Amino acid sequence: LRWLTAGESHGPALVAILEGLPADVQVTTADLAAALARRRLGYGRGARMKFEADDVTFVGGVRHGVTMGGPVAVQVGNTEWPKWQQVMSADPVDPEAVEGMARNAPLTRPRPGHADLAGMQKYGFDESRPVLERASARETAARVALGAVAAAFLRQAYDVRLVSHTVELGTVAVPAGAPVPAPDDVERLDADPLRCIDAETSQAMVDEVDTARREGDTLGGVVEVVVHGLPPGVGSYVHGDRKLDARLAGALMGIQAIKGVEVGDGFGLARTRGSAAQDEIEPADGGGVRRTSGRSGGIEGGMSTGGTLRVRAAMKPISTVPRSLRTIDTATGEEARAHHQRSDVCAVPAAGVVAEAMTALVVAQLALEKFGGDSVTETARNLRAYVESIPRT
Ligand code: EPS
Repeated sequence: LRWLTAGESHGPALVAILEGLPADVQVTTADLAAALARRRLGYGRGARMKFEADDVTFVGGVRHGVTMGGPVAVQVGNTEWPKWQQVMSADPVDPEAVEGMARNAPLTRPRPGHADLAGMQKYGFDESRPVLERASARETAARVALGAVAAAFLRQAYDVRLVSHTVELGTVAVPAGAPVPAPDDVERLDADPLRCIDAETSQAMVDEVDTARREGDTLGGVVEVVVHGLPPGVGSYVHGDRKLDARLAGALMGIQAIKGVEVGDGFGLARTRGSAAQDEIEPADGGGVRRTSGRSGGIEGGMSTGGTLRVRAAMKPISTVPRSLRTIDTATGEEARAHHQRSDVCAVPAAGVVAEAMTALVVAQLALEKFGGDSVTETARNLRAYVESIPRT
């Protein structure tokens, strides 16, 4: 399974392709629209989330609500496009048509923390518009659309379900020992302003966002993705680049503004003794085996253990800070203040939905490597045969 996205933040549309998905996955435009709507949720988003709609269409791979085995192609239209069609036109424009247009002014004061400056240096641009258009987290809409297809596949083929939630926002964290969300918690999490499982913590997070907004600042946080129902043996210990945790870390770090990833208790495990850092193994009621805890996050030796998978991603605060930061004007070399147009105070709840999508894609990719098959029925049968063949499961 492989995927690609293309498109700019203020271009006509984002497009995405998912190749290698079996036939007979049931998925509709409404499923994609629902996934995209979840990404727009969350307290602290900026103005653009309110007035822009995600206009999603399948352009290949799906017929009458089922995949056909060919590449699944999705287009997410930007309803903002009419305002940008000259500035972001693919074809050359008459310079007079964009003359004096504020939107077309060269962006020569790169914003610290964004891709702006290094992107200009790398690609040889004299302003940051071409960089920020592609680097923008708008692109995550395309990934969420593909993630919805991958999640439908995982559910239908293997009864694997994903949940994501916000565990930290700024200095506020869900208390230690709070329950790990179950698949049934998705609706409740989506209804919460911060997608937080604990009502009291959520209220403290709302206050944290309000304070940051008042003070002209932005916030980051930590999201967790939980995968239920994954059998043991997805991923492999035999080589670093085949490890499930390595692939997940790469995919999550590839999300805009993510600065850290941890699996299970991750960094916390480094502070404990070996005897308290493992998940002990015992016979399960009714046969098979179970782990007595979930510290490893359901991954040992780069493979799923059959337990609940947990992976976290840390998002830094949004780099476009309303009280703009120090930079230089690349046109003059002089000190300047960075560009600031508008920005979100916090996009952590949306990052949870994006992390869930990337996790769905990676898990689907490695599950297909393990179980194979060209239809949902075939890969489901392969999984069943494998599970039945494992001694003591
Ligand atoms: C983004 C900046 C904002 C966000 C955008 C991502 O856009 P603008 O600069 O046009 O206000 O709204 O996110 C989306 C449009 C989206 O759909 O998520 C950025 O710099 O990454």
